[in-house]
Amino acid sequence: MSKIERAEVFVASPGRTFVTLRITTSDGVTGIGDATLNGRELAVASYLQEHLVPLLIGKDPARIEDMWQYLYRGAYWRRGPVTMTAISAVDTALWDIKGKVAGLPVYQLLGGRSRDGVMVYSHASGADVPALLDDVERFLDLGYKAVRAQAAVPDVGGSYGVRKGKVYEPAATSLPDEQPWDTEAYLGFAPTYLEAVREQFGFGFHLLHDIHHRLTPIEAARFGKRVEDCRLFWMEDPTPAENQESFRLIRQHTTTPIAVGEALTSIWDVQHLITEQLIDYVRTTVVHAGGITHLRRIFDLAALYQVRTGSHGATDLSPITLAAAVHVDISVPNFGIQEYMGHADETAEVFRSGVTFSDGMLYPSEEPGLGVEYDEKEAARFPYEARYLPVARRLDGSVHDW
Ligand code: GCO
Ligand code: MG
Repeated sequence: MSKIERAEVFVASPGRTFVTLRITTSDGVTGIGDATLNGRELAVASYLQEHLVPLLIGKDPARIEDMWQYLYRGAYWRRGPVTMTAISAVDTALWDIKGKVAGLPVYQLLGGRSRDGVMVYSHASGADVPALLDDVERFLDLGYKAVRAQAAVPDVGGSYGVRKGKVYEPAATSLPDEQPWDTEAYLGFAPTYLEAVREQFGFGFHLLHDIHHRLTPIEAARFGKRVEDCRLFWMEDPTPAENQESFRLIRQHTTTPIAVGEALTSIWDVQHLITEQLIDYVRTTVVHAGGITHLRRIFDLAALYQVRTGSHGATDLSPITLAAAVHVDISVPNFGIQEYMGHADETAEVFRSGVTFSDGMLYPSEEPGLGVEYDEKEAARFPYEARYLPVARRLDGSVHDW
């Protein structure tokens, strides 16, 4: 029997910080998994290094499900983003190994293709409406079939989702940047730019918008109702999801579809959202929701309730997660859309991925496993740098959801 011989944890900042787990078997097969939790990277690295690596050594790498149960049930202190991200990394690395041992790309192990390619959306943004419109045009010219639109709220300055450099990177400071937030200003302004996008470019592509947890349920209901004529593909994270029941109120008022789940880490965190049909798209990911094994379980539950998938794919999810996501997306019957923001050039020097983009779609690598190589030597050129996500404050100084 092949055994897990070595498990190594790498922390590097090529363009931004990524935590990567590499597992090596006694047969010399390696598998990699993403363990990046934006702004809390070292907590996961330590969880892996101190608490999981010692448990992995000597175990059978082929027993993926058993390993998942062992790390989840066997921890006693269950769930939470740190634990689930660490479990995800192990699970993803074991799927990579299984694919290599079988000589098959991971999507073949998941049942093969359900579709030819994976439709993605990217992020258009602007400091003002004309800049946003230019950016939307740029993505449509690149062949995207779906575009997310975000613009800075005039005179407030703290809007979520506005890109400054080439790649959108909110975790940019060594301590959290404090950004202002004004709900009324946002509610008055955001619908007008979504309308401007539809007026200028029509309805021949999917338009998305991320509210990023900023509204109360009744405010979100008002927003969704107001933008119905824009026929959004979705409004994302309209309100924080700790209270799953609160989405019922939004639902009762608007037909604008709802997407939730990038910050949720288990099937239990989305159980009522799905079974009560309170959302249309579930955004859980390979890296934060327990790896390929657990994500498939979430997506299968979602399929029973006509909820489709729309996995998170921001820059802080490494190319390993993107590759794993594409293997899952191409195989599940209820795929909806995949977020695809791309990565900095330095990131691509460290992670060599076989995922390809063409005409608004992503395609998986046909290499055995996930089809991503982690270059440890290149990574050593980019030592870890601490970076935090911003914190939002209302105009009266009180803390708001960022
Ligand atoms: C998105 C997300 C991200 C998150 C980021 C946090 O929809 O892409 O909201 O941009 O803010 O991943 O780490
Ligand atoms: Mg989001």
